[in-house]
Amino acid sequence: MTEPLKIAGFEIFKAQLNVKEQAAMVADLRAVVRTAPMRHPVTRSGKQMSVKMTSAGRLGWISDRRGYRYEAQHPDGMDWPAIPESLLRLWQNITNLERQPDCCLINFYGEGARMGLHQDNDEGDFSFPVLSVSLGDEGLFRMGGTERGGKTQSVWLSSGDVVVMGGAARLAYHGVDRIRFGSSSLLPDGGRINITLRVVSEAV
Ligand SMILES: O=C(O)CCC(=O)C(=O)O
Ligand SMILES: [Mn+2]
Repeated sequence: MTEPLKIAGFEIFKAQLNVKEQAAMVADLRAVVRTAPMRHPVTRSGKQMSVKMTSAGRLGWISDRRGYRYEAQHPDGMDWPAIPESLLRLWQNITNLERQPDCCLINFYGEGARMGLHQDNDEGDFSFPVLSVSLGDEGLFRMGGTERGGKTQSVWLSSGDVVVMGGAARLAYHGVDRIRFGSSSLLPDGGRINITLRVVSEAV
């Protein structure tokens, strides 16, 4: 179950952030959440997602009865806060891209939360990678190919791990089957944070 994944364009940087960097990032995220509170989104069918979410950046990803999309405002009406510098630095260091991400989606997995297999395909430009950071409890990340129902492989992601999905993996199906609640002491009340940095539109 934990053999290394061999999917072109999919890269895992284990322990990319040390504990101090992880704690500083959590503090940055807490500031984002104070301005743009986390919500449990519902899907088009009205089902509540188990993950709580908010965003930073020019655009935020939302889901409601009208479907999935990026929006320039939080559902409560305010602009999304700026993407924290710590995340922009990480994006720069790992991707080496001049283009900055438009969206920093922040997911919180409490006990029992998961995320079904999906593609990140609401963006207008798939030529840029999605960069994903894991903080807090371990999560079992499942990765497949670009066809629904194909073969998948799973890997446990730990606090401080960074994943890049680019190239052939940019539109690969992926999800989180479960977390090991309480496996990390980074968050005093437990849980897992996942942050994804995304370029959403072709035009800057
Ligand atoms: O939590 C994760 O590791 C993945 C999150 C994800 O796939 C997403 O937010 O689209
Ligand atoms: Mn995703």
